[in-house]
Amino acid sequence: MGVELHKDLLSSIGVDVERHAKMMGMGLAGYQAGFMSQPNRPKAMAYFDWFMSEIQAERIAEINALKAQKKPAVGTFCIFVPEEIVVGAGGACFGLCGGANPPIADAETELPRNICPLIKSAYGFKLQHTCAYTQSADFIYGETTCEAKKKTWELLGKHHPVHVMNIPHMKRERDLKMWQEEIKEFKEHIEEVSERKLSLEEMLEGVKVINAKRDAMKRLDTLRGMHPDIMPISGKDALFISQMSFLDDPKRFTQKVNELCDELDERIKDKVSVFPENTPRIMVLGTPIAPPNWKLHTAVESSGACIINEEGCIGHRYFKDNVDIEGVQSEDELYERLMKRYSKIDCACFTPNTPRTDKIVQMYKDRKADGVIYYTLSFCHTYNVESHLVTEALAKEGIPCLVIESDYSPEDAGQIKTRVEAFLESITFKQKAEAFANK
Ligand code: BJ8
Repeated sequence: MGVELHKDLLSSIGVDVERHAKMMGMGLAGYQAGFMSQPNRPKAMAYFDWFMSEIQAERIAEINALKAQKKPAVGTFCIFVPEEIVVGAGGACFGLCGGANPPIADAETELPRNICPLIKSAYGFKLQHTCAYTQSADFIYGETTCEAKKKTWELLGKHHPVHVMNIPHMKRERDLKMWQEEIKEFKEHIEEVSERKLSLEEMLEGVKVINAKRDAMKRLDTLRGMHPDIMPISGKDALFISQMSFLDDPKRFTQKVNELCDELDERIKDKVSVFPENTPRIMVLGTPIAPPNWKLHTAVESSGACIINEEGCIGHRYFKDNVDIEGVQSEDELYERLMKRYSKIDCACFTPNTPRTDKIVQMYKDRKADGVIYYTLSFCHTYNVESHLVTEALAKEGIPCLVIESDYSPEDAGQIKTRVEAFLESITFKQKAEAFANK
């Protein structure tokens, strides 16, 4: 296995090799059991299976090879990071481990118990030295989105270099002006790490690479969720690809997603679906679902429904908008275009955030979905509070919705499955009643 092969490298970047190997073993076993056993998977999933086996090995070697050439390596927990600048500098921008339960107990020695599991998990990985991505990062990108995160950077900074970007909570003109300045400062920080100046052309190249990646993901999103009778790929596999979009080399990832999409195109033409006709189609909304958090998708797809998209940051919110670089002549113009693109992100940290609610209702109609699951991580106040406004809007439209709040512990898996089954039953009943009424 890859981890074994790269043991020396992992040890040299400070990974606790023994503990890391144990965690990777558990992760791979979970992936094999939950993903590779699915029937009728697209052949192109073979690449993503391979990537999973090398996720904390070969990919880490690639990132560290870049670092050896003074290319920046930036770790993040948020999609506000202007990754185009990092990629333009020839470096790697990647998501850090933060979706597993085991490190949380360690994190709670320094962090309060009642904050979201994503933050505690990521913090615990740093304390344990069991995430090779965290260990590879020149710095961790932090942002001032939620209360828990913005205070955590101060503590995390004692263990690893952190660069914090001030993300406003409103989108007034003065807020956006400040945001643009923050992007410029981020670029200057990348220059400090790389020990060289970064040109406009390089940054524009970075934008092109990431725009192409987002286009490929949009293509997959359309193929996966816009054909009411054919689901050519499972929601679980599609979620996994979204999760890997934060780790893989962007150019290779784009190529592999497009190859998969070519196969899905063929499947749709040949009417090859991984779910039977009339399988309830569920949209998932809410907080990011970081790997290996596959609890919700497993519960839904083992209960006779399929998930047709994720509205969250590991999903649609990440790839829905591109950076428009048409006619950009100067660095300041580019920062403005980046700011315009990033300020379209409808994270619940903003007030007001009404475009998100409108978008969700429209997505539901476009995808001909049958129901919605609003998923929030425990103690994520912004998404939890916002769920009230979203469910109110869904109720007005008569859209069935289930709200689930959960953490990373396996304990509530059974309870979630029971609630999902009851929800699906109510959807099926509604469909039957409608069909009867239309006779
Ligand atoms: S853009 S959603 S990735 S901040 S850490 S807010 S779950 S309490 S991750 Fe996020 Fe950026 Fe927004 Fe997206 Fe809640 Fe936890 Fe905070 Fe979280």
